[in-house]
Amino acid sequence: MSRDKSSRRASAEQQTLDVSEAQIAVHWPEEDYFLPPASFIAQANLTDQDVFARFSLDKFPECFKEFADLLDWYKYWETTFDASDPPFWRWFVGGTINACYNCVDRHLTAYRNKAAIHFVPEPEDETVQHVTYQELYVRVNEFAAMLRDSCGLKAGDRVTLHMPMVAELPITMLACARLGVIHSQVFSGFSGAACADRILDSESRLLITMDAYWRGGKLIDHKEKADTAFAEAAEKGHQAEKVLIWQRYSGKYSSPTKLVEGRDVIVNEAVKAFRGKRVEPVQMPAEAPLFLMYSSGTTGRPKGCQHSIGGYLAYVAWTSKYIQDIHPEDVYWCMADIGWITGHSYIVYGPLALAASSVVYEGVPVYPDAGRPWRIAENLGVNIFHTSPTAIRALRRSGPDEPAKYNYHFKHMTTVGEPIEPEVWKWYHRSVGKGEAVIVDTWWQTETGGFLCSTVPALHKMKPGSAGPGIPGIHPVIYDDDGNELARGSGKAGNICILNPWPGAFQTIWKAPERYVKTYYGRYCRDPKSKDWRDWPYMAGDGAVDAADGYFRILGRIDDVINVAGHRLGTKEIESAALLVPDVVEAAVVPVADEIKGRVPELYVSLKPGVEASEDIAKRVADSVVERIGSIAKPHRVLIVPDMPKTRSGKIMRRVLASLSNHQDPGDVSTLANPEIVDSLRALVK
Ligand code: 6R9
Repeated sequence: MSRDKSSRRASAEQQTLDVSEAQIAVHWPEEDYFLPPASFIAQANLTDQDVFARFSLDKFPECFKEFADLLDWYKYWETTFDASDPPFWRWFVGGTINACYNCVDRHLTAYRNKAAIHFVPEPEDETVQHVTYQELYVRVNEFAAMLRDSCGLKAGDRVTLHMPMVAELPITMLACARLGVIHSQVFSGFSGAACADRILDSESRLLITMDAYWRGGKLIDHKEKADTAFAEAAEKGHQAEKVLIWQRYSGKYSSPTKLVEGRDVIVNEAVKAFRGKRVEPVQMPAEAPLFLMYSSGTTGRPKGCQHSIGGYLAYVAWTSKYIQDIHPEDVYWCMADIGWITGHSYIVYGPLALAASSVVYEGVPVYPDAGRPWRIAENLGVNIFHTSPTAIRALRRSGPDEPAKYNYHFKHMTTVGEPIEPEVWKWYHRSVGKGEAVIVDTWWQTETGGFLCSTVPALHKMKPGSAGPGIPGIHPVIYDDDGNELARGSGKAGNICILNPWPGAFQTIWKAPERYVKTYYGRYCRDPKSKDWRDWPYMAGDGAVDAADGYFRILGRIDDVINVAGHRLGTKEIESAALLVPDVVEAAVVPVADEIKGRVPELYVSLKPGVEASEDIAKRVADSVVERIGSIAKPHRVLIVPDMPKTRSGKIMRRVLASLSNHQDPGDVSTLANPEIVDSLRALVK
């Protein structure tokens, strides 16, 4: 079906978009937009046009009560928002709550026998585990009892988790939350050394890990990293008390790395002593920390972003319900790793707070083949799907026709993590979503807890390549480098900031409050003495354009904007143009120093399997960039490469490419998923 036809039909079928069109005050160039399917709108959680008025800036902060009212509180809060110590905002002050209770116990009456977690092992001959809410309740309680009674953990203690994607990971997080213990989950792909830094910084009492896990056909020894992590942290000044090890196969230790007597504890054995035990959830102040999530900044040291219990949980519950459109009967699959913020907010806490069934899968999207995600979707009846542009590009590259072979139906899909090229968005919409699903492009960060910009799925049109307006309650603004606010809808690039605080925002950087203030509020704070939140816009560190329709298009991190002869070019704009050339599957642009123009873009592209690199393709790529953006953006060179250097989470490491292009040392590349690529790229760049 052509896009034009489908848009026309959908607009005839429903009129509910009128008010939101007014809200974003535009004249829509019809061909740039897609409409949510009428079938989606008919069942959506949020179809009420008044939502924008309810969350206008003059309703701040009381509008956020609606978020917290999705939760069960032991004691209702007295003060919705406390700004007495800017920018250390406090939400729902005086309230007491437990995150585990809200994600587990309160669902038992209505949903006891419903799956909370579907765990899909990588080996396809292994049985999928369906963990019901009742089972989750039992397992979380038993493990919480062990943490409390055998390890002596109490509210406020920190614990580092270095766990792969298994059902035991949410079980561990929830057991910590039940006790008020602060968890800090480190992405399993990170090295033992990276884990050590996080144990040290958080002064964790325990390290909780797993013996092994499957990835790309290999059973990886994971316990080995725990030994490095423990030893390095101890060497640098913090010795954890114990290492708790879950078994990938209960009853069998699947690692060649020896256990350390007196330090290592096999959880599957030790927890047996707590069979049938129940632990009362600890009634925590809303403002107590729920977890730390370390994120990399511009400097080397990772930042421990500290998230609260009440504000965070309220924020992810509301956004899961209204932006992800999760109903309790939905089977929801977010393909991210729980080791990233997306997994915390939108695999564990948001969906479980709403009593959904959330899929946890082991492995990588394209192994053993690019049909795996669609088999999982078909087998489990997944109807909400959530992933990143990188995964979408990989699936499009290795199996563009795979989705059509499987009988699944998504009502809703999300893209998150990087800007998505319109070409890739359209494949996602047409091939993965089969034209039946609404798509939200959600822009946010580790620091922000949950979504900042996105369309409201039943109320806004979708625009490929743009995240959308601020979600209800979020008021973004664009500043230039001198701190001047750009006019709304100016179409000019600048630094995107959020005018108002919101409950999901992180509270501080663990043990580095000055760095928190400086990094996020230093640049645009109007008066450091002011107690008025209006003087403290939050700086996200991303470049963005506010288009005439009020949709924000994220250009990437501020340092990803290439300034060519005084013109700001978004790396993503150039890359999107390159991707229009049919044989190109991935593109990454980096700035190269140039005597005349300051910087010029150099473009790396990889091609579809089987396509030979040629001068002709390189020329077509350069022509496409010039055609889509103008000669100002013309790449200095187009380099056709066998693969891109990537992080373990799949993001292209443009920093490495930029160093190579500028004949600088790329530094430590050992944490890349494919460090071996760097040498062959260096040879190509010469
Ligand atoms: C959630 C997450 C945050 C950075 C952020 C921005 C980029 C995230 C995006 C997006 C364009 C989107 N980003 N979502 N860019 N469109 N929909 O990814 O958190 O890992 O902290 O990364 O990712 O640059 O500043 P995190």
